[in-house]
Amino acid sequence: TLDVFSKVVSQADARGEFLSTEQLDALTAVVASGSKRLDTVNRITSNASTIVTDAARALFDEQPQLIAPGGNAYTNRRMAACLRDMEIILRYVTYAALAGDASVLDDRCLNGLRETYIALGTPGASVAVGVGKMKEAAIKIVNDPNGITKGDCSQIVSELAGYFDRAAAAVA
Ligand code: PEB
Repeated sequence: TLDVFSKVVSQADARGEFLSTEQLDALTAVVASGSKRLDTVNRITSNASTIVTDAARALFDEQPQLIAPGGNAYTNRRMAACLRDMEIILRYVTYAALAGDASVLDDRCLNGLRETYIALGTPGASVAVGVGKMKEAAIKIVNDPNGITKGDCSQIVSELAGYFDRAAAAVA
């Protein structure tokens, strides 16, 4: 599990080379946008339960068979497991956003998740829809102009969107 700095170091070390100008420029950009990254993670973290529950409600509105008798989120036990799964995925997305690197998300959350859902009979495509809804909600919260110094957050938002897309693609 690596952050963007460790990753670049290990890549350079594998070749026995100094860090390249391109690598250093990319890391400089990460440092320069550090407050945006931390604000992004902070905003998602402080709104995590809203993001999860709103996304789940929207998913169940679209796919009511999930909560109908016999559905994959029917019974409180399955509903709780579903909300928990969405929360876990959101949590790892925030870790990746902080690290500037997807490896923590990949290694600790997504690796084997598709196979787990297949084994459980849980519809991965529905989980992917739920993740997409968390993505929209998270981006909206990150882009909210209220209560924050205004700036261009397109870079961090597109990076963030990429982590959600990665999670959705891993289970779809
Ligand atoms: C992954 N999810 C479930 C299980 C596991 C995970 C390992 C089986 C064990 C258990 O029930 O606790 N755990 C989860 C995860 C990590 C982890 C992401 C990463 C580190 O350790 N049901 C639906 C929706 C969807 C859903 C489509 C969006 O209808 C999820 C939520 N996951 C769901 C459900 C179960 C489950 C388990 C309902 C219970 C399955 C069952 O017992 O029928």
